[in-house]
Amino acid sequence: MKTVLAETSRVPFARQVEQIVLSTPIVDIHTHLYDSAFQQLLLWGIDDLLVYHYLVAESWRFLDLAPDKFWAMSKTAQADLIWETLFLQNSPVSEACRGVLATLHAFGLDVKKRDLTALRKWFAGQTAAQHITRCMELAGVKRIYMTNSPFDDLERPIWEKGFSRDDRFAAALRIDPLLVFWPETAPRLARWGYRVEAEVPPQKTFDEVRRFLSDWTKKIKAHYLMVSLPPDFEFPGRNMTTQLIEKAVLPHCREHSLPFAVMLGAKRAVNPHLKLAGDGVGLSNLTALQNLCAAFPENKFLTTVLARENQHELCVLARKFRNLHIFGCWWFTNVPYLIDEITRLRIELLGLSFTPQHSDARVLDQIVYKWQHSRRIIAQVLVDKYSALAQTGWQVTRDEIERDVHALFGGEFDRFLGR
Ligand code: FIX
Ligand code: ZN
Repeated sequence: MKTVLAETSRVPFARQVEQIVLSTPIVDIHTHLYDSAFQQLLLWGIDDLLVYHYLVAESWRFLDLAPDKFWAMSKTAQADLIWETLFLQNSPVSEACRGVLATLHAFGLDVKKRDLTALRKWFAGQTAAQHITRCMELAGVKRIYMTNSPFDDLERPIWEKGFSRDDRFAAALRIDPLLVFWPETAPRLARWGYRVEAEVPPQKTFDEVRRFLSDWTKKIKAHYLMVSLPPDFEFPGRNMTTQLIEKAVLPHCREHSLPFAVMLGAKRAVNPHLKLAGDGVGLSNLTALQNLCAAFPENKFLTTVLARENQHELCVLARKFRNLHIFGCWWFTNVPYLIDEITRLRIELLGLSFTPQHSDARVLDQIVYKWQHSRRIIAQVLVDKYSALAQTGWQVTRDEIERDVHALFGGEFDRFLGR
């Protein structure tokens, strides 16, 4: 595995910790990447890197262009415009811009030439299969969790037809439409043969939703179920979201021994003109999560929260409930400044019983920079923590450091899943 060593190495001990952190294989527990069998659903290459919604949002601030005009442009033209705006007319100092350059640099490409045509030419010479292996090697990622939605009209037929699985890609069953848009989703379930029509008694509806979840869990071999919920999510409650969670999702997860991943705090479509780039963040009421963990001790919850202001309370909750595993610095918190803060907070409150990061990559190449950047920060945090221990006379051995880093990079997650 090729990884780039941090320049910050000060003493041999720090170098040893860095070397272990930079070379330990990672389980990337939440991405939007796909097994290559999904063909065009797996995004990769320079144009997809440039039209990533993080960069769309940033370029939008400089552009003087009607949203419809931008969305009507081809992907290449959008990428050209973003390159011109964020990389040429301004210095690309934001985390998402730096990430594009860090990734290209890791591929051995010369970014200082600022030659988009040459970059496109290089990518045109790669195949998806080669590129998956290259990116996973450079990132040091051994397993990638996909986000798999039966409600996606492009994805569903591929599962239904069947394909031979690449065992580097594991499945997670994403169910936002079921929980958040029940009125639109119920007729689709009914069309697929599940008896959830209005005239069906409520308990039968929940049973039918469980049958649906069970069919898809088996079909995709899901390792966990997953939803993202808005900041105003409450539990318990009488609305369909809470009822479906209580009467269908949680019993299903218990029956199949699967965790339910709850991502809290995304305010969808704050600016709908921006499409995927238009979502925002809000403070969540974590009492809802507390109530879930307390009321359903037989269920396991995987949680990440989007608001910086929710991070401390989430750590404290995880100290109370061992059926709660916290993970990742999600989306707007996936910037070095906050990764450093959140990782220190978690280690200081939880020790090593959490998963510090997931990539959330939407474009394959992004795993390279997202993991390179996070590994460097995690290494620095561990150097500081082990150094603080050394001041007490406690010295960690190489084996112990390897054990700890393995725990953070997938070991604890696998233990929580019971895998
Ligand atoms: O809900 C999610 O899984 C989010 O990660 C995405 O919806 C979001 O658009 C994203 O890509 C964040 O990194
Ligand atoms: Zn995501």
